[in-house]
Amino acid sequence: MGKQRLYLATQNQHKIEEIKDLLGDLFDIHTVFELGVQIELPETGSSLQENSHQKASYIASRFSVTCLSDDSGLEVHALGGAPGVYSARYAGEPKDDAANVRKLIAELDGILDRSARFVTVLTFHHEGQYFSFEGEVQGDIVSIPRGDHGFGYDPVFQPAGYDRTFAEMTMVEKNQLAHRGRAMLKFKSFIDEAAFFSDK
Ligand code: ITT
Repeated sequence: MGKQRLYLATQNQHKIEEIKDLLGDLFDIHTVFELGVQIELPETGSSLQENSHQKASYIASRFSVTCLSDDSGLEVHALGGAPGVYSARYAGEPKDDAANVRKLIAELDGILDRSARFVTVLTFHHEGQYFSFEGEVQGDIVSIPRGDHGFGYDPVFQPAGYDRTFAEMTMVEKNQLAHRGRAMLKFKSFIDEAAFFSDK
């Protein structure tokens, strides 16, 4: 039996690369660009869960494909959980990673509590059924960005127990301990334990 085809309901190239590294052995991975989706996937909900579901159901309802979405956010304790669900547009429109990082550093200027967590909510759709999986990693926001790998807030996020930011790690290293990788472990156990595709 060949690998199950899986469409990634994300338009973020960096996520696509990470997810291919995490799931490429198990699935035949495709992107929504191949389905001709050109407009931005909707994410108008008030939680990561809602947005994640919205992106998966947008693709599922139009194309009836097996798909997986990813909605992620950075929650900073001293900022009451911000930017959270607004992580992508923290510094306004259009989405701009560098501007978001600058705003975050400015907001935390002089604040001693630098603790934060990254969260990913995955939504998997297959034949009308939806399942969600969450992963998180705790860490601190550093005051000067470091490293050239990764994307988004990676240059300022240092996972607990490490002295390097995610942007100073290789993608494989980041995937082993980060929010997305942890959510993927849950997703993979679900697929294995439920023997999800074995009767297909
Ligand atoms: P899609 O909706 O197409 O998946 P997006 O980039 O809009 O792409 P999100 O809404 O999940 O995805 O993004 C939330 C923000 O958090 C965005 O600014 C990302 O750059 C950032 N982000 C998400 N995952 C990240 C990670 O692993 N490391 C650093 N920043 C991340």
